[in-house]
Amino acid sequence: MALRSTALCSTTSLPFRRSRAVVLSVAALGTVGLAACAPPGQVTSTEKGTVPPVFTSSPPPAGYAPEGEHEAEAPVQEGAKLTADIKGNDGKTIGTVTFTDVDDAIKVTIEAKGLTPGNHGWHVHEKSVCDGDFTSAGPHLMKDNVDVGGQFPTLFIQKDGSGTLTTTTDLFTWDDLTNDGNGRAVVIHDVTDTNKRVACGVVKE
Ligand SMILES: [Cu+2]
Repeated sequence: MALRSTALCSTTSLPFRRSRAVVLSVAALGTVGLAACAPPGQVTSTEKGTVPPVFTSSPPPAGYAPEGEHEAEAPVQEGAKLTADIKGNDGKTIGTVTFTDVDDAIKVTIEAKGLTPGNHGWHVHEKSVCDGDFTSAGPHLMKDNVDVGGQFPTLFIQKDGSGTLTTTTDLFTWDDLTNDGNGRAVVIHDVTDTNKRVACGVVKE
């Protein structure tokens, strides 16, 4: 970690941080104004990640949007998404579960209605099969002998039988979830009898 005279350098490079085009022109000027701070063609900064990337290929890689050229604050690349119906013991849909692949984690959103009020445990179970009493979904998703599918906050169902929850986990990966196309299941358990499985949804592409 080199901490060489960066304070001086940042003053010099500050006005040039915003635009890729300007940075390129600074690089073309070579050592002018930057000789004391960096080798020719390089721009230093005291702040991590503030130097715009300079691409040698043309056009820039897909997904790259220079500052000022995109309108919204939305992420440049949207993650993959999986949505599944959650069905009750009678086979009727009572909600949906959505998994989104975000940076180094998986965002999970559950929306449900028609469930018993209270706190329901819910988990990602191993098999993408929701038959009968839903024991078909098998045990929790395990990874290296760790119960990674069972570690979520409970789904609170209000008096009207509805509830929503959004949470994020990095205990398992997107590949663990898609399971080579075989998928997994989300199982919601009963409020009082936690062994009882009251709803199940197949998570599959
Ligand atoms: Cu479970």
